[in-house]
Amino acid sequence: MNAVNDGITIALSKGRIFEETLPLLAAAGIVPDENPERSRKLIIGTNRPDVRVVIVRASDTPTYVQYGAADLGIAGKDVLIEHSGTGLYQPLDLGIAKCRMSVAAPVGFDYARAVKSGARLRIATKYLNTAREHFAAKGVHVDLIKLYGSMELAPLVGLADAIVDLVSTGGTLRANNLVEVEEIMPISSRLVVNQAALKMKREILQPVIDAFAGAIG
Ligand code: PRT
Ligand code: MG
Repeated sequence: MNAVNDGITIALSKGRIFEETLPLLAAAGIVPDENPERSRKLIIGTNRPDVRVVIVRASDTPTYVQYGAADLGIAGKDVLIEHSGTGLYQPLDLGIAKCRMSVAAPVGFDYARAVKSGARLRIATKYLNTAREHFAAKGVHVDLIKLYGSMELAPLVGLADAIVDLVSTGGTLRANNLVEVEEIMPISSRLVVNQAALKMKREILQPVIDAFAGAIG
């Protein structure tokens, strides 16, 4: 690719999103040159001269696409709910990187009773918007404590009564003597597209979007 605008740039995070996106890319005839797990490169070429992949932090994907630094990207619903930006077209739920957003509390904490009693709950989470909306809809008063990771620790050391976090196998909760007390919503990853790019580069973008749609059935 000679200049940035000659082709398209796809923003992906390494780990599960990258791995689960590979079959979708393959359906669009795109094969990345390297696996970011084994390379420190942040810009990865593909078998197609007009397509490159950039490796970003999962929570940064919507930002790259919003500003057009990437034309499309794949981001979890959890990340998209927390992202406040506009200019993102979300044409497809890809059904990948599935998990659920849940409330979890220490074994023995009577969450249902605490909610019923009207007590103010301290909730630690990375997902402030999601947690705020969830508890507001239930009419539960909460103090939200923003954390950036290892939420599971917070109730164990008295920082919070409960957490709002993603759960997949439940193994992390079990290992820390926590239980899921409420599911907030199922989570999967979506395709996000820069709206201006979709107009300017439709000839390249639309077939990729169509191939993704076909591959998810
Ligand atoms: O890891 P990093 O801090 O860089 O960023 P990230 O955690 O946002 O990224 P990444 O790559 O771990 O996750 C990318 C996306 O995958 C998320 O935005 C979700 O949409 C989705 N996803 C699917 C998950 C999980 N499953 C998941 N299990 N994201 C995180 N987890 C974590 C969860 O937070 C908890 O700590 O895994 C732990 C629970 O897993 P189990 O299997 O023990 O229940
Ligand atoms: Mg992670």
